Amino acid sequence: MTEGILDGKLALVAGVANKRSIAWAIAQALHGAGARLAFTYQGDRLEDSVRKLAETVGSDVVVPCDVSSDESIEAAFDQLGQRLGGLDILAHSIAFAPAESFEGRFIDTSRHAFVTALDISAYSMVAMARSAEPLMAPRGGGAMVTLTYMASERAFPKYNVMAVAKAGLECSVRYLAYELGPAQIRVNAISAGPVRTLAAKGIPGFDQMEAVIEARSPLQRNIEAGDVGNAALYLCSPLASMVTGTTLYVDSGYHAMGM
Ligand code: NAD
Ligand code: 0WE
Repeated sequence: MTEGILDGKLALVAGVANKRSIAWAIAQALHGAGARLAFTYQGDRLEDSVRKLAETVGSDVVVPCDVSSDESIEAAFDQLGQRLGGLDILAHSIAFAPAESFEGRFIDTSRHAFVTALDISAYSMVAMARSAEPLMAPRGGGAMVTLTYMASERAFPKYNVMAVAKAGLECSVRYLAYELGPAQIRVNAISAGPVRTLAAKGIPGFDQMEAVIEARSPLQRNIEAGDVGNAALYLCSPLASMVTGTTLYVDSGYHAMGM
């Protein structure tokens, strides 16, 4: 259906940790549509697994990028510029808050946890967009997509400071869309329902969240990473040519409910 829709396009996927990562589902969807892929990974610990996954989608452009460091981001995009010669698509699928953030009360959030969550989960999108812009603009535009969660809009138990980071990320998407629009670069977010990934595994009560989706969402089924990958493919393809600055829900319709 979407075969070849991204032929000749260059896509960077940031945030693959393992085969369950939402970033990996996005990579597979973009690859299936014909894009040439590049990857960034967080640290040495992840290099081997990301390289192996990248190989299966025909990519050997795999560069380190720890988004807590300006130098690391700049070095990564330098390398990507040299190896790819440009960029059409950026998929940002990165978040982090210190583990204790999800345990205690939100009111007890430390300055350190607050700064870290916003830095890694929201600022990193702004920094990567800034580095990607000069690679995209000369190609006549591009598309950027990031991942968010509806706890940014309403209070969800235990998501705590990550929710504040996601609110900042969603707002950043609107400002990036505004500023990059003249260069024909579109910027959007996907608000995904709970997906069983590494980042979700350690969360106590994840089973109950899945049960709530099954019981109360319009589609009465849980979300899989592949559903999010397909939505990212849409947003990064010409099918979404006039869509920018928005949040697309891939959540079984849960956001539409009041009770
Ligand atoms: P994941 O653990 O597979 O991916 C998170 C990624 O963030 C990892 O690859 C990790 O290496 C990367 N990362 C963390 N700190 C980093 C740093 N300093 N530098 C570079 N990379 C760093 O989990 P996931 O569920 O695929 O998460 C991807 C995105 O999806 C996140 O933004 C998350 O908030 C969002 N999301 C997840 C769900 C869910 O239920 N799983 C729902 C909605 C949104
Ligand atoms: O965005 C997320 C989780 C992102 C995340 C996960 C971790 C676990 C390990 C960020 N930082 C960390 N830090 C760690 O040390 N999701 C949308 C998944 C998620 O997390 C929750 C959820 C859901 C859903 C936390 C509490 C309640 C619900």
